[in-house]
Amino acid sequence: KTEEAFEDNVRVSIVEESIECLRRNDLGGYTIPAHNLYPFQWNWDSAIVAAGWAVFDEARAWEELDTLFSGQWEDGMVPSIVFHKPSTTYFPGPEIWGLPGNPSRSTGITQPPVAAISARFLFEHTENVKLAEKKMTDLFPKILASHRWWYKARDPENKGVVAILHPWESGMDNSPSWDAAMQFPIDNLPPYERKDLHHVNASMRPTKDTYDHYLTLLYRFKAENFYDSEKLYWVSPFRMTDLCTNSILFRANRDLRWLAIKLGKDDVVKEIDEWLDRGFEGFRQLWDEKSGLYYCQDQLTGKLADAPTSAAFLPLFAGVASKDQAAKLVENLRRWLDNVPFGVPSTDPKDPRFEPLRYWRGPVWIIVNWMICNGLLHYGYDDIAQRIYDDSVALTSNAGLKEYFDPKTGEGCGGELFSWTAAMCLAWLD
Ligand code: 2M8
Repeated sequence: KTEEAFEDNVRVSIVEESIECLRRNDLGGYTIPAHNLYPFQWNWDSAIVAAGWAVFDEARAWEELDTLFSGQWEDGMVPSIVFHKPSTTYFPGPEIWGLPGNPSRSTGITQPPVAAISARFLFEHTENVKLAEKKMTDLFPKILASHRWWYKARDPENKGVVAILHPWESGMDNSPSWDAAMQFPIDNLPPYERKDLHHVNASMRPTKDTYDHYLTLLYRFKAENFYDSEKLYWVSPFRMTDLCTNSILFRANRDLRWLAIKLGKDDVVKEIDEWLDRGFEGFRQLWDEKSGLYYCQDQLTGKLADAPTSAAFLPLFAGVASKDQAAKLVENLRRWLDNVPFGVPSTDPKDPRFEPLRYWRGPVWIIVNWMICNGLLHYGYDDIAQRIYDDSVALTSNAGLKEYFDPKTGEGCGGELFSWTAAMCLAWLD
């Protein structure tokens, strides 16, 4: 009994802290991921954070999505970052994406399309159906346009799966999945100063060489008529089929279909069904029967990236894996979890590329845990889903609302009072 009461208290305080965190990171209609480190509106962060707001302020949750889509490009792309207000604490900021003296309103690349998933979550959990219907009527065509953009700009060859052209687009910036593909020569770059290293220890962040490659891509894309979507696919020296983006897009298509039916927009269901059918075929290429895992694929060489990362489990979240594939994935996942006290590490802890503190190469990310858990429950693996849920509660209760966590010690790392971690505490872990 005492133990239960104690647990309840811990949860109450984390709920209060999470609400406080979102309020603190609210810059007026949008939520920044964390002060100083990430001072603008990030695409997939905001879509996830909207689910957190929904728990205590529904109108504010919808506003988060509205503000994100205020940055949508004419061609349908939702940029990875929208620069609503200036800030000098982040690099590369508006003047790098644009020009000195003529800053850009956003980046010229995108991020995983979580918006439809979030909109469905808001719609399903609404206590104000009128507001939800009104908001969705306005948002639906915008989200649809963004999915159409993905297929037009990032799958012009009809593979059924879309390409990312920059590691930043995957959200898993320095994942070992990109190591081989990031070997292209770097260009002569203007001198630059990394600001992330003022906020976070260098041992936890991508290396200088990785940043040189990130910036080479940025400047090359800018040189294509300021990020012309029709051109980038054909000229980028980095073009990958990313598991995270494609799993989220597949799931987002299913949720968009659900919303379309709810809103009586039957005319678009056929189009979404085609995306799902083609996506189902496209995913086949990413499966490796021998290891029982999915891998990202380099579209320029056709090779699968051999890195075993947590993104391998996201096809469960998409619902695109067969029962047999799910069983093999779960076998792998159990082994990973046997090797670390806190899951899910972003790389297989037995792989030589595993680095428990370095960003997307080892640490646990609560948003990824949520997606994996959601998928596991769908496939009926309740026990392992419970383990991941319990780990997520333990990590956030003990270490607080950090950006990510060390799977070996449970220590919180990266940014403090991090919005998507707070949102997950409200919308999932509570
Ligand atoms: C990280 O990415 C940004 C670039 O977009 C960075 O490191 O500068 C990633 O973890 C990404 O997934 C996340 O959306 C962003 C803000 O939290 O930070």
